Amino acid sequence: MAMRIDILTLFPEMFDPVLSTSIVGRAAQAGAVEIHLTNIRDFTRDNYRKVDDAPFGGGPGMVMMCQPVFDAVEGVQAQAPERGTVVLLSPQGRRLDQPLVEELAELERLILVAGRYEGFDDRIRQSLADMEVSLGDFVLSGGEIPAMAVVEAVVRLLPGAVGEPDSIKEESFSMGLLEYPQYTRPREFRGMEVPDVLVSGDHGRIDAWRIEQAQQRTRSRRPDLWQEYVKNSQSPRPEDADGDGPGETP
Ligand code: 4HQ
Repeated sequence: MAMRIDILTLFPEMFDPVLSTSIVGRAAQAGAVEIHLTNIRDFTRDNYRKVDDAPFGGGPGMVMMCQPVFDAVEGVQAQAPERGTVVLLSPQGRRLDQPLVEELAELERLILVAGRYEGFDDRIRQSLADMEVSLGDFVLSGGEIPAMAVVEAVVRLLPGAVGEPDSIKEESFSMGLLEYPQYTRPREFRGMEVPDVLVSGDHGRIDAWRIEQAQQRTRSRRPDLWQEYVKNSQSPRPEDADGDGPGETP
């Protein structure tokens, strides 16, 4: 069965390019995912179609009102038999990473709620959302771009979405390391050469070089990921005499 993703937003047209292009578009065509866009404004009940109001207690900016958001979520919940997990995009949420993407990709149904303005009335997060997800520690003007990031990251993991499942398994983020350096033709560009090992044809040496490079990069650029990787590589091999984890310290 195809995964169903509902996106609730005040700007559904922002999603058109993402949904019609590339892997997401192909996955939808192939029937691996079904994506539904809903405009929250369609659930307003006043003549002005108002979705925001001033904050109680005063202060700058506007707040997303409960009524249109609750009605929109309940409306789309009723469009399909199985209940969707309601995810609010918000800087206060769990930071999006590949383990979270993998969890979301297991769901049969996902409802992404992208807000605008200064944020949601807190009752939306308290009693409507199952989860809050953040793209990172920066401030955007809406949850649409984070919602697109979730869609792209989740959809490419769905069975039938990507032509080459090996490329997903191989990915270093799935192994907890940054990617090794990649090159394509030509062998020399503006005096910069492709490392000899990659054109040696010796696949044992190539694999060893790639692992070494990925480890070195991760250790120097992302000590946080490196700590995790070291912790997770359970049986330290004899070469790890210095106790700093897999491979030689560069
Ligand atoms: N937002 N990760 C929604 C974000 C954000 C983020 C700002 C989300 C404003 C209303 N969302 N509001 N970072 O910056 O998810």
